Amino acid sequence: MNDELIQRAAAQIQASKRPCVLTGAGVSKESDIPTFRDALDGLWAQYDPRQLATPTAFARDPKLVWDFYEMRRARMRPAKPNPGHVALAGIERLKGRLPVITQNVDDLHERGGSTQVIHLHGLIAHNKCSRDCQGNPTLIDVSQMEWDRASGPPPCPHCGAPVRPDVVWFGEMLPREPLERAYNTASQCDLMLVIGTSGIITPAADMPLIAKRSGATLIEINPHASELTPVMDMWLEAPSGEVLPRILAAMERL
Ligand code: BV8
Repeated sequence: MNDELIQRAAAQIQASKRPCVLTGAGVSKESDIPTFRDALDGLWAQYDPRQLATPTAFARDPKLVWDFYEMRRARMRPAKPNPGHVALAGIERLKGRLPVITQNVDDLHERGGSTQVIHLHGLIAHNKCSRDCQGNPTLIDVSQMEWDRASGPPPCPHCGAPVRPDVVWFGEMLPREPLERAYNTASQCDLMLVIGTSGIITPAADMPLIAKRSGATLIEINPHASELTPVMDMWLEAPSGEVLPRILAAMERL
């Protein structure tokens, strides 16, 4: 990644008054959390995550979907924020404010030091009643529960319905409050960093378009072209864990 592009991006961010970020699975790739485009391996290689991350799949086979999430949670547990997450927090400290709209269900942005994280698709560490029997969402802490784990998800202690991960599945509405915050952030920003997303999933992929319509500068960081690359003002074609620390260092020198 040539230094001229890094310098240009740093200057644009430095000059911005209301910068924000949209991230996808790619920003956590260097924390060893596989992206959705990475083929699932081992037992799960035969599955397409998009077929498992649906209410239909859960209704048909709660144990299969629960085990899919248990496998992903086990994989995520040792994950640490990578230099990309940490550099975003550094840019937030320099700018005073840097809201991060994320599609990711891990908590690596928070653990990397970002203080304003908007989770469009929920958090994989949280569970809820699949009927939301006490209101939306009816969060359930399974860590205190005893059940036959080989049988799949535990029953909701209130109504007996199977417990499910508190994430947004395909075909499900996004949680209203984070979605509203994301729309407001995207429409009021003057610069959006778009990092590690293929730009396929809506309404997350609409955020850069909303920002652009409001006159924002769009800067993409992704080693591969995405569905959004054509609307970008700049495309830094490299991994975020390499680029973001260099942008932060360049900003600190400005
Ligand atoms: C909704 C949580 C209204 C779960 C996720 C037809 C029928 C029904 C629905 C639809 C339809 N057509 C369109 C839709 C809407 C649908 C959708 O977008 N479908 C797609 C398949 C076309 N969206 C929805 O259903 C959403 N809800 O619209 O509600 C509605 C209601 C009813 C009916 C219709 C509409 C809900 C979508 C949320 C799904 N849940 N996650 C879980 O995680 O298990 S989405 C999930 O996949 C992730 O959260 C993530 O958002 C997405 C994958 O996207 P990315 O993050 O971009 O990751 P990806 O792997 O694709 O790409 C990684 C990128 O990183 C790559 O570009 C790669 O190059 C890059 N990269 C790799 N390494 C690095 C890197 N970048 C930087 N550095 C690196 N080192």
